[in-house]
Amino acid sequence: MKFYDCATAPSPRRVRIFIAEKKADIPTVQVDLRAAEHLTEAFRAKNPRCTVPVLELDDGTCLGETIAICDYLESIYPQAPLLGRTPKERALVLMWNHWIEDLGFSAAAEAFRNSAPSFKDRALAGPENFEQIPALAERGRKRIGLFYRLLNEQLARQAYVAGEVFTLADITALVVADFAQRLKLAPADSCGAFLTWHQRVSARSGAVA
Ligand SMILES: N[C@@H](CCC(=O)N[C@@H](CS)C(=O)NCC(=O)O)C(=O)O
Repeated sequence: MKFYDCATAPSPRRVRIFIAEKKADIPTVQVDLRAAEHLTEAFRAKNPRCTVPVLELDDGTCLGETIAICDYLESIYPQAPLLGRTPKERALVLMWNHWIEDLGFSAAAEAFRNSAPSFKDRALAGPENFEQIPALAERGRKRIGLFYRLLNEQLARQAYVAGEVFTLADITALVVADFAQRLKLAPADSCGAFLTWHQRVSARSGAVA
């Protein structure tokens, strides 16, 4: 197996944390997005969407989507389950993970990619160029508040996003929160439950991945 990563990008960080939580040792290749290595023919052959993370299996099959990679890794490293231990838990982890991607990740990405000068004409990840739309950056900055509020309400009721144990939903929320804070989109002080959870999950050894 080979993991195609980019140390500065949020999506592959989700897989890095997942691997660290599993205590798995997977050879890793850094893909330099700034040097457009993901747009080369060689990388496109692995993932036609030209994004990281990618997990290349020993038979050459390439998985080019975080949830697919995590699902595969969960099957081969079942210890320390991160996708739930029962059908109900699994469904809740997947639901929260999707909500966090939808509300949080896409809002932060929208805010960042539609405003950062270095992403001029690269407003969407992938092989095609798209121009920045400043109004989308503004909308993303507003939308991130919905993510913080939803998570704060949930974390006021329970220790982790999808229940009483740490899961992929926490990994995705942690990565979104750290990405948003890099963009100066921190949660309001009123999001106390979220801030307490953030401190707790940031202290896990895998969080530094
Ligand atoms: N839904 C995809 C998103 C992957 C994604 O957007 N990755 C970004 C890095 S965070 C990327 O590869 N960007 C390449 C680009 O900017 O063209 C996943 O989670 O695998």
